[in-house]
Amino acid sequence: MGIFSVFGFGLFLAQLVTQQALPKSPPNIIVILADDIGYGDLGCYGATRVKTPNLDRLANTGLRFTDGHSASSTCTPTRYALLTGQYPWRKQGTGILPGDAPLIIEPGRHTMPSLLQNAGYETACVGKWHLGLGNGSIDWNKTITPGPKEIGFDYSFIIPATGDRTPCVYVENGKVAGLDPNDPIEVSYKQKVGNDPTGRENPDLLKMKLTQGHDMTIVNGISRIGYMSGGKSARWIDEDMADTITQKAVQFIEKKREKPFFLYFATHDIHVPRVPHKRFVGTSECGTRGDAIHQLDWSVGEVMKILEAKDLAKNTLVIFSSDNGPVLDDGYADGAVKDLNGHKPAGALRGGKYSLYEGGHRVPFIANWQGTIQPGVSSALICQMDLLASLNSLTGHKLPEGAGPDSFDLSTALTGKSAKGRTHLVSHTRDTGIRMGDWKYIPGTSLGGFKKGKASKGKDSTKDELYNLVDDLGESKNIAEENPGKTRELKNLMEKILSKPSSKELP
Ligand code: NG6
Ligand code: CA
Repeated sequence: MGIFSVFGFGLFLAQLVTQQALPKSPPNIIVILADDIGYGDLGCYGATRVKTPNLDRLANTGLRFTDGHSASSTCTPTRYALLTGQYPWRKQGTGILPGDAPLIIEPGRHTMPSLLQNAGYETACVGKWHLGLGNGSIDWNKTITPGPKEIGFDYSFIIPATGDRTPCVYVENGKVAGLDPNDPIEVSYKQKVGNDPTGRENPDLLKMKLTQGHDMTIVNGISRIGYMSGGKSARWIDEDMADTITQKAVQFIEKKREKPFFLYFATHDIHVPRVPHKRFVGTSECGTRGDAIHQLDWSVGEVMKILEAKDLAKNTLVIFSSDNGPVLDDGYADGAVKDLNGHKPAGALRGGKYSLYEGGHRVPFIANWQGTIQPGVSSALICQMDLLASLNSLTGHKLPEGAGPDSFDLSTALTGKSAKGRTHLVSHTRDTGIRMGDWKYIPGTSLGGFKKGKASKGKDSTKDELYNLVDDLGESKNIAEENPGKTRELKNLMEKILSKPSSKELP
């Protein structure tokens, strides 16, 4: 065989391999991102005090990752990274946003939805947004732009920020849904607007007491972060929120279309305020927080049901994960701490939401694609930030230059064809640590999490920390001093990644 025929045969083999990794026709894609669900919060990850039959079925008939991560330990930075494929700490202003913040993803840049649009998909975003809207001063009574549409979503029905932040209204395709023009909305994070009572002035009117912050405008008996007035007919009812957004997600899935679809379904559950619908109240063995998990499981079940009913399950890749780890008391007195009843929201992990320890960002991560992904468990290290490159690759398209600078194509790990994931991942809260192989490093200078009054106490020492996660998943024994070489290696790698515009060239 001459050199050219050897080369030609090699090329043929390579093509065969790539073709095998690709589906015959690009699948529909649904990314379900839950809020504040911890590593131990689902039955399929070991929980017994809550029942999550739908999520367990998604995991049992799909691939359950044991080392899946959000890019950060809070919401906005995680979502920024998910949609852009870029580490959030590379950009200023990607911390937890107020409800009147401007859009932090520049229109025109490559995003997960814009890449899928280019690949021929119809795209939608339903649920929690929390990435800012507009250019700085929003008139909530007019079309709000830029927003989801300008970064690649054909359809959107969003909670602008969080359930505990004003404005407490849904925005559908840039317009406040159900707004009466004679009752205009005003929103402020600086001073009180209008005459609505506030949690600070009228605590007697609250149906749920506060433990921290959240003492501004009262909407639906619950006071929020931020003030608002007007828009009475458009205000949401927290108890109906899961029903409302799940219905929008289902409607998008069942719409007749020629194209494949991409749905980013970001649930509000189980973020505060936790006020599940009455049909879930009292159903779990760990109080309101557990009931909210049951509601989340119901929402996921509705999505699975419509896929099955429309015979779409075999051609739809469903990914489920959470934007950060668990928190109990996050500002409202909903009994989450006292009702825990032995439930372990972060499983065996240390820390939770706001924390640099594993509990902050190692979260449930499930990929399900009936008939294509073999059921099983994967220990590949994977981050939600990798979905941009991985999903793009599943559509058979090449990633354009500069797209997703920190997003690795892990499509073979995601579909269970390979056990190999990332070799490194920078962990993030307000500052950073790093994971490399079995090792985890947190610099002595790091706070290790949010400190002031937050659920995560952060670090208790100012020394460098090193853990071997295979021996010590709970990060209980700092072995930095015994392993100065390894500590230095991780520190150097982290500094290198922090100093470069992309982490992709690094081994
Ligand atoms: C915090 C809020 C918390 C929650 C969080 C954002 C207080 C005291 N705490 O500042 O309740 O809203 O921000 O959560 O105000 S996240 O999941 O959207 O990141
Ligand atoms: Ca969150």
